[in-house]
Amino acid sequence: MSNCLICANTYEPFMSFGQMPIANAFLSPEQFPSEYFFELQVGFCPTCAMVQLVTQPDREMIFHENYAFFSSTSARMEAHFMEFADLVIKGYIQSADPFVIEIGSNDGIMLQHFANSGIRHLGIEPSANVAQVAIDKGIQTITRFFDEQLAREIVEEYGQADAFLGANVMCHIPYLHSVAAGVKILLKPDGVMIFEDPYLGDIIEKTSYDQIYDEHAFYFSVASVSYLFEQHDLEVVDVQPQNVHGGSMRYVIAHQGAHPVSSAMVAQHVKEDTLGLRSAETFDGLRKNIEHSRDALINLLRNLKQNGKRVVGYAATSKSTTVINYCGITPDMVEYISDTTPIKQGKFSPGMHIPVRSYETFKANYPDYALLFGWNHAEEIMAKEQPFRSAGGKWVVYVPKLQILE
Ligand code: DWN
Ligand code: SAH
Repeated sequence: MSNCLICANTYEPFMSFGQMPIANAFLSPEQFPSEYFFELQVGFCPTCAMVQLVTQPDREMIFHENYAFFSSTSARMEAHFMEFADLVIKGYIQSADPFVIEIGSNDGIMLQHFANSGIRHLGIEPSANVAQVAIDKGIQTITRFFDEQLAREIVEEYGQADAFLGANVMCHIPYLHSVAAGVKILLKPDGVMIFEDPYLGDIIEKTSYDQIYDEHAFYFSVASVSYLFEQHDLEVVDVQPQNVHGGSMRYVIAHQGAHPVSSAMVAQHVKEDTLGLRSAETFDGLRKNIEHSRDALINLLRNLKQNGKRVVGYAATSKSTTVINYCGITPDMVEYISDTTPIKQGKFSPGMHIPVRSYETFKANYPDYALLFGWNHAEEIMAKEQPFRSAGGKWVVYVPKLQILE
């Protein structure tokens, strides 16, 4: 039994992935002996519907000055965040001198559009190396973790915000009550918080279990997010599904009663009941689908190895750490992982220690198969890797189900 981080009631974990390393802790051989592992377990709270990790390593072990994920590594995501910023500028900030805050602003992929438009802005990004990239672009950034205390300091120094934004960050924060309390203090009376995260409905539908790793403390639904904010006299007034990161949901939050609630919001609540996002059987089903997905992938990789095929991983994503360690994918099955991020290259993947090499290595000598760890960017990647396919290369994709694309 564990206690829910949102409603404090007890719940039973529905799945353990076993011992896992930190997803983004790419390492060098001298660090192998001291590598950190924890049990990756996930549970569903029947009271408030929140899906969550049973334990999460300390935040300082995950987000620090050597954080390995830089947001601007996908052209599709750059376009997505330009559209997100545009929507906020045109639709949500009408005051004379608006003030916009973003948490988890990373390398400034979204905030740069506010900075370039001369809009008062503030990024809050605890990982110093990625924050520095944003600062170098002229984006005002504080290298701190956001919480209620920081919210008070910001109000004192800068005043309240018209918009408080976050993408793929809220689900990373276990102390969400402190965040929501901070939002309550920070938002102007008619201000909005707009954030997006991978959507639980998509994770279940696609068996995209690799979204489950140390950084993701929560797997949100409209039901669980609504429950959280109601405790702070805030409400979800709109939801907008997003076709990024395998299926995300954008939530618009406002002070209770300040904005009308959209029909999309009401409809999504009904849809979630139909999808069974509040029912324990759904999570039993998810666990079985995850086990099936693991067996299918590892059998295929063993088979390819027996047949002497060269298999290379494509994109050393955070998600790949769960897949590699849970399925037991070893360096004799996957020769190396190709990745465009300099800080990952020359290092080894967490846990199984598969080498990470540059993208140039991949292009210089195509393997027989590329295992698509960045399946969420399939459209972008497949488009640019047409020459790999023309040369006879095949893709192995495991979400939503195992497929070989010739
Ligand atoms: O929630 C999170 C999301 C937003 O980003 C974070 N917790 C961490 C991170 O997750 P991820 O690592 O699974 O993100 P991506 O965007 O699926 O993968 C990024 C990695 O893929 C980078 O290392 C770059 C690499 N990549 C590549 O090598 N070639 C990406 C693309 C598009 C490519 O063409
Ligand atoms: N928004 C970006 C980055 C997502 S990765 C994108 O969508 O691509 C998650 C980011 O949240 C990391 O850069 C991490 O350092 C940051 N983060 C983690 N906890 C945080 C907190 N409490 N407050 C603000 N940022 C946080």
